[in-house]
Amino acid sequence: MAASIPIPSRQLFINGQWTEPIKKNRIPVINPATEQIIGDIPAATAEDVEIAVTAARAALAKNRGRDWASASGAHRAKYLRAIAAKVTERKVELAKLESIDSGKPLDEASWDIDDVAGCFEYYAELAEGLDAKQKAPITLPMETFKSHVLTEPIGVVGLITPWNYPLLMATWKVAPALAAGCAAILKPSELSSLTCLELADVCREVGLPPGVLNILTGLGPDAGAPLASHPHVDKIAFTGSTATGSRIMAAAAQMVKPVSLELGGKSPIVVFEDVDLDKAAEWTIFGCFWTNGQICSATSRLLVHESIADEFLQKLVSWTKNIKIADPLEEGCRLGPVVSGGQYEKILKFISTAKSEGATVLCGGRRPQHLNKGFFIEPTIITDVDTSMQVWREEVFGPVLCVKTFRSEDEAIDLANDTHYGLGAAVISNDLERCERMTKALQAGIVWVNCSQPCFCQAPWGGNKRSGFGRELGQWGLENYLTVKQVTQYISDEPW
Ligand code: TXE
Repeated sequence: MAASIPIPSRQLFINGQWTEPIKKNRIPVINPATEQIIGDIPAATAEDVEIAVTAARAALAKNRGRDWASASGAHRAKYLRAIAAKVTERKVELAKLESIDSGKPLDEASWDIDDVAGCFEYYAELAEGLDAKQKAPITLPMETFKSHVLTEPIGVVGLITPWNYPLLMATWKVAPALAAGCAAILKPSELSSLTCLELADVCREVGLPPGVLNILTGLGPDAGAPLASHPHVDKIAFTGSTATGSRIMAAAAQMVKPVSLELGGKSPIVVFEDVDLDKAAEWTIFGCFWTNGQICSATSRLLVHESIADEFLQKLVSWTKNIKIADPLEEGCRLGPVVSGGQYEKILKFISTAKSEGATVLCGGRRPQHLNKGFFIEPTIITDVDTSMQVWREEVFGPVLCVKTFRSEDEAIDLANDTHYGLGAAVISNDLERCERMTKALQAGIVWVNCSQPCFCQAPWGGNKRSGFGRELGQWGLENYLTVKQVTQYISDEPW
C-alpha cells in the first residue's frame, strides 16, 4: 500500500492570499475508504464571495495596473505553463490527496494529475493563439465602412465544480478561463476540495497575479448559490447534477447572465452481434465501472443484441467479479469506495428499488464481504430491467450497469434515445457503415465508436437535452470565456 500523507490545513484563497472565512467555519474531510475524519476545509459564505468578487474585478481593472484581461495571451500563457510544471512536480502528492479525498484508485488519480498538467499546457497554447486573432477583419458590402472584431474575455467568472474529478473538472474551467483573460472564482465540491486548495498553493508559488484565481471551498447553498446570483459575476460555468444546474440557471436568469452547464447522464452503450466479445466486454466494463461509475458520461445502460446476450453477460459477470476492490492507495486497486456516505446510501437504494420492481441483480449489489469499513459497493450488473424503472431512467452515479437486449438497429436506436439525457453514447460493432448510421442517430454530445470514455482536451465535451449545454475543452472551451465586440468605422470623406 502506498504511504498516506498528511492533509494540509488551508484557508480560502482570495486575492492571492490565504484568507480565513469571515464566519470562521470549517467542514470535516472524510476519507471514504475508512470513514475517518482526516482534516477539514474552510467553509465560505456570501460574505467571502463578496470579497472574492471584488478581488477578481480588481484583477481586471485597468486603472489599478492589474489588468489580466488586456495582457497578451503570451503573457498569460507563461503562468499557465508554470502552473502545469508545478502540478507535474507535485504529482505524487496531488494524486495521493485526490485518492484519499475522493476514493479513486491511486493509478487513476495519477492519470488525472497528468491530464491536469496537459490541460494547462494546452490552454497556454490557445492563449498564445488569441494574440494573432485580434482585430479580425470583416468584409462589408459597402466601401464607406470598415469593420473588425475584437475578441475579449467575458469578465469575472464563477466556476462551480463536482467531486468525481476534483482537480481535473476544476482545470477544465480554470485553464480556459485564465487563458481567455478572465478572472475566476472557483467553488469546488465540499466532498473533495483538497486538491483544489493545493491548486491555490501552486498559483501562489508561481506568482499568479492577485485576484486572477480565487478559490472558495464551502457548501453549495452557502458559497455556490451567492456566486451564481452575484450581480458582478459575468458568467457561471457549472458541472454537477441536473437539479442543481437548473437552480443555477434560474439564479443566473435573474440577471440574464450566461451559463454553461455540464450535467448528469444516462448514456447507452450499444453492442452489436458482430463484435469481438472480449474487446466489447472490456469497453463495457471500463465504460461503466471506471471511477466507480461516478462519471457523468458513464455508459451505464448496456444494449446488447439478443443473439449474443447470454454469452456476453457470462463474460461480463466473470470479469466483473475479478475487479480488485480495495483501499484506493493499495497496489492494483481497480475500484475504491464511492465518495460519501450519502452517495453510498443513494446507490444501494437504487439497487433495492430495482429489485423490488422485479429486476434481477446478476452480480454485486452490496458491500464487498472483505471490507467492513468504507463506502464500498461491489460492481453491479442488473438485468430484467423495464424501461420505466428508476434504475434505467435516472442517473445512479455508482458502479451499476443495467442491461437490455434488442433485435434490430432501429430498436437499439429507440432504446438508446429514450432518455431525458444526452451526454455520451457508445456503439460497438465491426460494421463501420452501421457505426456511422448509429453515430448520426444517437442523440448525444459525444459518441464513442468501438470504445467508451476516452477523453482528450482537444475535443469538445458536453451534452444535449437535460445533460446541459455549452461545450468544454478544445477551442469551444476557450470560447466559453470569450465575447466578441464588433468595431465598425466610417472611412469615407463624403458626408453620410
Ligand atoms: O451534486 P451537486 P452532488 C450528480 C450525480 C450525483 C448527484 C448529487 O447523480 O449523485 O449529482 O451529487 C454545488 N448553488 N452529479 O450533490 O449538488 C456543490 O457544492 C450553487 C453528476 O454532489 O450538483 C458542488 O460544488 N452551487 C455530476 C456542485 O454544485 C451548488 C458530478 C455539484 O454538486 C448548489 C457530480 C447551489 N444551490 C454529481 N448546490 C456530473 N455531471 O459529472 C450545490 N452546489
